[in-house]
Amino acid sequence: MMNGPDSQRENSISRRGFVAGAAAGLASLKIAGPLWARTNPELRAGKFGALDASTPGGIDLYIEKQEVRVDEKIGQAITINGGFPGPVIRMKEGDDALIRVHNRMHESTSIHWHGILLPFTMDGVPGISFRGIAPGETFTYRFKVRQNGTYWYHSHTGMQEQLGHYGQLIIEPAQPDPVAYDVEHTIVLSDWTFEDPHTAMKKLKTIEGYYNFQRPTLANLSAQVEATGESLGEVISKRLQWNWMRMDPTDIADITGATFTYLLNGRSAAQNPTFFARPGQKVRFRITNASTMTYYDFRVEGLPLTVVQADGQNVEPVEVDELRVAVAETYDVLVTMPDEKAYTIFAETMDRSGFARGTLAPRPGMSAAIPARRHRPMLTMADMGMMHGAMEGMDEGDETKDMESSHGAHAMNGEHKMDDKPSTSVTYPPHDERRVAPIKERKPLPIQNLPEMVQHGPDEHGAASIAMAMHAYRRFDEPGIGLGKDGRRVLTYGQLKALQTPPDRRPPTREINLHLTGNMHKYIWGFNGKKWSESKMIRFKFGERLRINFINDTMMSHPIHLHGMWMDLYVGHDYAKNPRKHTVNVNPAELLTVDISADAPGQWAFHCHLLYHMEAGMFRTVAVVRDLSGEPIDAKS
Ligand SMILES: [Cu+2]
Repeated sequence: MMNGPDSQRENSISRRGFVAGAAAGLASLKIAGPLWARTNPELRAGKFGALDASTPGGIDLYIEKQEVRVDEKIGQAITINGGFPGPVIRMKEGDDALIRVHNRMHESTSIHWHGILLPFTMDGVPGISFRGIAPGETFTYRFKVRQNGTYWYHSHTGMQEQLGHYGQLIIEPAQPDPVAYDVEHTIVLSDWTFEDPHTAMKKLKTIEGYYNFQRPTLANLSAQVEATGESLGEVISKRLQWNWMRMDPTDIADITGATFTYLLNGRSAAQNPTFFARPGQKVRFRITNASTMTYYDFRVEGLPLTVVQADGQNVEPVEVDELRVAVAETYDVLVTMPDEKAYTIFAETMDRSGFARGTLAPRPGMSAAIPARRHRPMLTMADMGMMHGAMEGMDEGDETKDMESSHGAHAMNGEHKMDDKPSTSVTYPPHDERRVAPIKERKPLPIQNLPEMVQHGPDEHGAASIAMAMHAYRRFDEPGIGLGKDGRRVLTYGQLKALQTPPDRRPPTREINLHLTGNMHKYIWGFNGKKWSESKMIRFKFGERLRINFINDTMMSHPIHLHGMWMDLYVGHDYAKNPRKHTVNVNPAELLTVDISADAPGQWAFHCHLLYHMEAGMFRTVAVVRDLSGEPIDAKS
């Protein structure tokens, strides 16, 4: 049933969507089940076995709703070719990809090729790139493969991603691979809930912090004293501060282990998928965080990791013990198997409410101890954009002093405070714009904000925002909330250096300030105080090089993803070495800058990759147009 010819006619939009030139030639796609499925005879006989071969003439993906077993319970999942995650799809740089997606559900669906440069009609975002794939229909994706590395794909329809609609995409380089390795293993980290995701969304909208069962209570006061080493007085005073601000320092994740089962290649920690390597072999792990809401801290307990690729792009190798993988990011790491022992692959969630796990071993049936769980982290006032002077590692008197103008400065001032703040107690540090000073390499840029780009003034936040950070900081050298204090070397964005300078490193000529804003009481998220339904398109001029300053006004981390184009992430070092990324994590109160070459005409999605944030409005359409003053282009024309 799964592999028979599909009798459905291709819908008309797919025919119109063909790109001249890309239609010629057959794709050289190989398709295979996840590696653990191929190496596990039990699974090989089951869902994935039939897909191991290369398929001439392109590949077929069948989207279905099925019952699946997750951690010994049965749930309703969206499967791709019978399983979830979907099959690992392989492509070769320079070839043409040809993928027929057959919708065998009673609802519309889509596949978005995350991080892939392609014509926008092939990008797979309903309402922006195409109409979606109706029940019973087939959509044919064709595009020239113009890059290489580790990527992934997922549904961009409704909340289907939460139900298992995702998989990995690996593109072999046209040139010799600069990364040498003996064994390759693919790792898809994700989160699963037996709840209907729409129910979960409703709960978040109704009861703030619904899934946050870790918030401080009177009973755990002494535990907090113990964990922090602070006096009881200090702990109480901090709690009162948070209370006055009606915020919660454990609000690290909206959805937690209270409902999520954390998965590695679709399997729970108890199921413990095993990856094989012999002593002396160099293993390449291709890691994708395909979660809807979960940041993972990844390590192979006891073994150093050499990071060689981020978001599909080769980087100068850097050795660490642990790395945080934000939602939708991919990283490739090398590990050398030292001996005949088993090692635990441990992916702890950022909020410490759970973990995904696997084993690296020379033989089947081996396992190692599960490492002790770490304390859940607590947000600090610095994460709220306050008390920045007290931040560790913040170097006063650095080069940011020579600020040129106040643009980009976070203008939250005395009039822009939180509700219910007692009039006497919380004192705000004086306004300090140095933290948002322009970067030193460039001359002042003309600021030509788009009409919808509001100044960040006291009255200009919409419903999708409540007052938050007073200051934004550059935080790319920080290990991240809850990391870096146990002696482990943790990857920072500041360590990511492009292996080869990407082709376009022109200085930007235009700059956009984009505040990441939210109202967690109402569970509305947006940019510049507006959710998607209230927003206009952001326009990039075709061919221009532009800069976006993300200013995170919220106390949550947001993984921001731009479709169709790279973002060159400013991380402070040599401009030519700044890494290209498709998804950038913006920490609480962080100012993070990316430069973009607007080289892809059409309409593109631009959004937070936390699924529930995106659904709640943290989404924009970017139109890459020839003339900034023109009419929006029509996605369906
Ligand atoms: Cu978000």
